[in-house]
Amino acid sequence: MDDKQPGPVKKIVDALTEAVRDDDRSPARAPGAPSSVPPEPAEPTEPRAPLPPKPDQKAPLPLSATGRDTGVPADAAAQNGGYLTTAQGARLPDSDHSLKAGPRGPVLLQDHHLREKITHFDHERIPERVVHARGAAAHGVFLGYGAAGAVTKAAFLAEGVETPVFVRFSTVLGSRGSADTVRDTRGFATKFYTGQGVFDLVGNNIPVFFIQDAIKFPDVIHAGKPHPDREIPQAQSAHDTFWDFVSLHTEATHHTIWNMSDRGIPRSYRMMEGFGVHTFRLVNAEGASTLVKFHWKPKLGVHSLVWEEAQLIGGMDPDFHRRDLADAIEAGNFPQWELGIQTFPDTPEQMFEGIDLLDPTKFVPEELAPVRPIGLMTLNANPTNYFAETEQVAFHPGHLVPGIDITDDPLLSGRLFSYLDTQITRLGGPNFAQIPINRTHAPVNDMLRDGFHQDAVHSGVAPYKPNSLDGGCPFFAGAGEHAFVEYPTPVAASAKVREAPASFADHFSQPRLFWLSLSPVEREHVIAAYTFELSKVYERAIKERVLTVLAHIDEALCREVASGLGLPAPTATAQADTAASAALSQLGQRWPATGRVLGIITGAGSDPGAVRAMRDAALAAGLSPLIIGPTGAPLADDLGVQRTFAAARSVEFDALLVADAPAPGADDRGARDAKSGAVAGGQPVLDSRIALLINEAYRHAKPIAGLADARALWAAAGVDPQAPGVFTEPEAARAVSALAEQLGTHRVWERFPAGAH
Ligand code: HDE
Repeated sequence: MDDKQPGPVKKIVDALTEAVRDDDRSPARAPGAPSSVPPEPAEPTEPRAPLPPKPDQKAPLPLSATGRDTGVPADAAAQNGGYLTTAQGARLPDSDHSLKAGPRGPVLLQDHHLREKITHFDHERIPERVVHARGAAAHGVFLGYGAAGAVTKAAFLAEGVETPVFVRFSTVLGSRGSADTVRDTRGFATKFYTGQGVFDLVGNNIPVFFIQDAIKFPDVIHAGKPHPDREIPQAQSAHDTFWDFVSLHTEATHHTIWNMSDRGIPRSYRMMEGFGVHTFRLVNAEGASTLVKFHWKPKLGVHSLVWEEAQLIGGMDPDFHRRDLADAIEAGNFPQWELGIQTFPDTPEQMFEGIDLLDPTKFVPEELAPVRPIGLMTLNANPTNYFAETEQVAFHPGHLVPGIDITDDPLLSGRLFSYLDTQITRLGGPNFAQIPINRTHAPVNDMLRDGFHQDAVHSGVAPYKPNSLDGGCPFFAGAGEHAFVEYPTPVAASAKVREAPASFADHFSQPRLFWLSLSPVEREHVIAAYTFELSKVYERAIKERVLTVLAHIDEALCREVASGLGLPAPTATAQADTAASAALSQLGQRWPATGRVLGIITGAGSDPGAVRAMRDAALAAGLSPLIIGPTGAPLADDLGVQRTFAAARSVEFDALLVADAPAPGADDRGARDAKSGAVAGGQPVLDSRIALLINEAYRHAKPIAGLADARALWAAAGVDPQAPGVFTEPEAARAVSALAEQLGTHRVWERFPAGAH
């Protein structure tokens, strides 16, 4: 039978061309279209080849299980042919009815299609990651600057070398279906497909960790996960077991205060730093070793939600962060990070300025060791299939390349075991490196054989060494042939002990350094976060114990949290003078506003020309405009509405631009839309949902602009027109540039009343 189907294929190409011509599919169109070709109202019935992926999507390279270039098209693993088939390729006439003895049954056991379909379905889910279960990922490219040549021979870091990457961001505690905006640490794991093998940098958005030794990992995770009896709460640390553990195990104090800061609720994956956490080791061409800490620095700066936003988004859009990442990439706003290194001499004691480099609860302030940029990462494509790529990707800190090696950090040592072990259950056996997203781009000639889901078809008879039957293959490489040769780290003569070095005993000086480095408003957020979390703790003894820990960090922090809890504050025990690190505050600089979401408020009578001008000005400024309208009815053929009054909430937007002060819509009734504050009998000038939208954005210190004199509108929404970041401008371009300018500082920080600390 002919599978080429020229007719239908031409139809698809025509449809795509049509789609691109259609203004609704132009770059001005908001990202998020579910498929590459807009659907017809009626169900298509003429057989045709599968639709192509969307232009923003990419699949893993079609390499063989042994890293060989197969030369097959990039979509080689996508479904194929125009007809529905069984897994064996037999075409099917029907998939809606089981095979029955007559229309009223019974169903026959011989229905092989029914059994195949149900059996496969029964096994669709695989175990989720024990931690970092919820994540989102993207493809990209890493460009080496060549700036690390003196300290490492890693080939992918050389100047101008481009290496494909796949990055997965995640939360730690929640299950796969939990919300994105919970207070938690975020994972930031990068797979570099280098020519010398895969290098994984499996980091977090926080530079320190809860524990100093991997043997404590099950303890901290058991404490942070939901209570085992009722399995609540989901995806958060605001419960007794977490605070019970971290108050007794005070080496967790430092990571905990980072989690309680704004770092625990990022605005976007695009706006997070990444850290390798451990000290690693770089080795240069001469074999010399340098200790190193890895940093990812986002071009967009480090920005966060406010806690109320995070909570509202948890209900409004639990997929907020994964949507933000995918939409930004689809819109062409590719997020970028510079990879940077802090380097330290590899001295026998492995200390730097009094900081033990093997202690993962400590970081080295940038003021003491500047972060030197060594490359640029750009995420430029969305995965084509979540399961195949984002779910099945398997990272491992032991995936190293020549020039990058490990240290004896006891937390890292345990990880080197864990990441391989966990995949065996999660990905169903030892051959997970052969799953397309995990395939190396370097040639593979291992002697690992068989096992579940073996995808390589090995030739020869001698998967052992030494052999003569396979011609002695494969052969050992020396350092000259780019072998990974472990750095000969000296091992101190010592006794076997279960102990930490004495230098690991300081648990409070760096939490205090962090606290002192924050701006007043950031400190207010930390106080609020501890107070919120501990208010959710049932046991008074645990709250009191946490307060004694806070007393070691700072007297004011402890006092304010105690006052919020209604408990006496213990006597302060914090050290008096600790240095601060300005680099830790998220405030005080300007960043590009690229990809920031602008809500444009329109009404039933809005002038399409004016709204179009606003949208175009926003696009020209690199913003992502979303038009908010009373209903889903487009303002014009080329001017769709992306959010209705019923569906919009301020938390989705970084800034608002008011094109119109819409009168109450037909559905502005509490009984229809519970967030409507409309009251019967009054004559409100403004739709109550829009009043709430503007008021909330105002309270969350977001910039707001209106055209003409919007005084009546501001009053109805409870906005002070004189307040900083509230703009009344004569025309669209000026309003948009005022907003974009203000977004350079993320929020209108002056609008938050000055903090007391
Ligand atoms: Fe992980 N961690 N971890 N972790 N981790 C996992 O590996 C583990 C630690 C991190 O997007 C697991 O494949 C131990 C530090 C990220 O797929 C598991 C210890 C840091 C991800 C595991 C740590 C991380 C993981 C679960 C203590 C920051 C998600 C599934 C020694 C530097 C990667 C999996 C992805 C995932 C073990 C501590 C980051 C069980 C034993 C420190 C970003 O292997």
